[in-house]
Amino acid sequence: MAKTKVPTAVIEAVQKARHLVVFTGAGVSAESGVPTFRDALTGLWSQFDPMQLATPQAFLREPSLVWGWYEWRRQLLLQVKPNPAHRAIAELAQRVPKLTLITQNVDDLHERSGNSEVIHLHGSIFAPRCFDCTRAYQFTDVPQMEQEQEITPPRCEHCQGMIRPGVVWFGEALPEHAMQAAFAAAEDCDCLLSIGTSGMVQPAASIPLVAAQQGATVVHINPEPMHVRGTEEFSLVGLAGVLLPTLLG
Ligand code: BJW
Ligand code: ZN
Repeated sequence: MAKTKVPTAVIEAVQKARHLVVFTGAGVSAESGVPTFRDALTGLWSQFDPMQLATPQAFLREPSLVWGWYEWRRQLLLQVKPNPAHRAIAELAQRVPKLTLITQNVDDLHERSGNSEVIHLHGSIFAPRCFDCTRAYQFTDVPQMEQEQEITPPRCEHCQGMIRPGVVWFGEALPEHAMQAAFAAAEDCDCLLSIGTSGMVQPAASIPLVAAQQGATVVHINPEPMHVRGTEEFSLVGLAGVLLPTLLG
């Protein structure tokens, strides 16, 4: 891949930002070895479209198939580490007066690289709860899956309901507090970095638009060129783990 020259205007907008918003998607964790959402699924789940597994209807219809998929992903996340992109974001938080980190990811790689306050728009794979009474469930084990397999979800000790992953599925509302904080930050920021997201899933995909509309500089970082409007929006084409460290100067 050709080396991207980062425009001076982008470096200045980031380094002089009063309030920088960093908005991340699956691509920020790709270099840690976490498959992106729209990458083809492997093994047992390869015949499915992730859009069809990530719904409450799929869970109710085939709970063991869906729970097994999430347990497989939890096992993988317990094995991987933050990459240079996560570390550059943690470093940026030390350098600008104010940084709001908004992620669509259900992993904890931002926290593990030192960002303590992370807005998780789509929940967390590590915070399962009861499908029926919503009480939190504590994992008691680390999944030890030799191979991709279906796993029966545990039951709630209070109401015997099925335990479900603590993520936001299609058709479900995003956590109210996270939504409000994310959109308030987009309204207030003077620069927003949109990193490793296809921008296909609403309402999260509107966050960079809100920032752009109120006059912030918006910078997309993605190996795929992203559509930009106006002179204050930029598409940096490349890997997050390569491009982000160059913004630190
Ligand atoms: C790299 C890289 C590297 C690779 N460096 N980059 C308006 C219009 C149309 C539809 C809707 C609408 N509003 C709502 C909808 C419906 C729906 C929706 O958006 N559908 C669209 C698909 C059309 N939205 C919803 O249902 C949402 N809920 C909702 O709106 O509720 C309303 C409501 C209100 C009140 C009551 C009830 C309901 C919920 C959306 C939840 C999304 N959940 C998921 C699953 C989470 C759990 C899990 O992980 O399994 O979230 S879907 C999935 O997509 C996941 C992700 O967070 C999300 C975004 O994906 P992301 O991060 O962009 O990943 P990818 O894979 O798409 O892209 C990766 C990118 O990285 C690519 O661009 C690569 O090029 C790049 N990349 N390597 C940098 N090294
Ligand atoms: Zn319950």
